[in-house]
Amino acid sequence: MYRPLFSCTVLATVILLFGFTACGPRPPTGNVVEMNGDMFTRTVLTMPAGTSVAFTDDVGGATHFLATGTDGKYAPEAGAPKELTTPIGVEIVGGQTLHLVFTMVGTYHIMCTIHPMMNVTITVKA
Ligand SMILES: [Cu+2]
Repeated sequence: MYRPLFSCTVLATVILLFGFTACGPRPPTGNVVEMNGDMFTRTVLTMPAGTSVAFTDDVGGATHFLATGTDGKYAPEAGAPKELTTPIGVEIVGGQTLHLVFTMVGTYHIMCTIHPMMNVTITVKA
């Protein structure tokens, strides 16, 4: 039997819980790679194939160009999201979050072309 009042209460509760979660501190867990100025806040990430990674810089607010490779040097890696497999890389500016889906199993080295110290290795498992 359909009870609209109950449904609205459940919906409001879900929105409230989700809202509080989104506003709280966000440690670098799950499929999140945060950037802080000229550093990634994590250097490794392991996740299942077909899931996305949120690259975000809402702390340092810098501009980054992310691509495959290490120490600021581009190296194409087969199977990586196409946005990352260009020498210039994909631009992400402060406050922006970029979601990229990794569909292929493999190990991917992601770096920032203008901040050579920024390196993160993403391992995608079946
Ligand atoms: Cu950068």
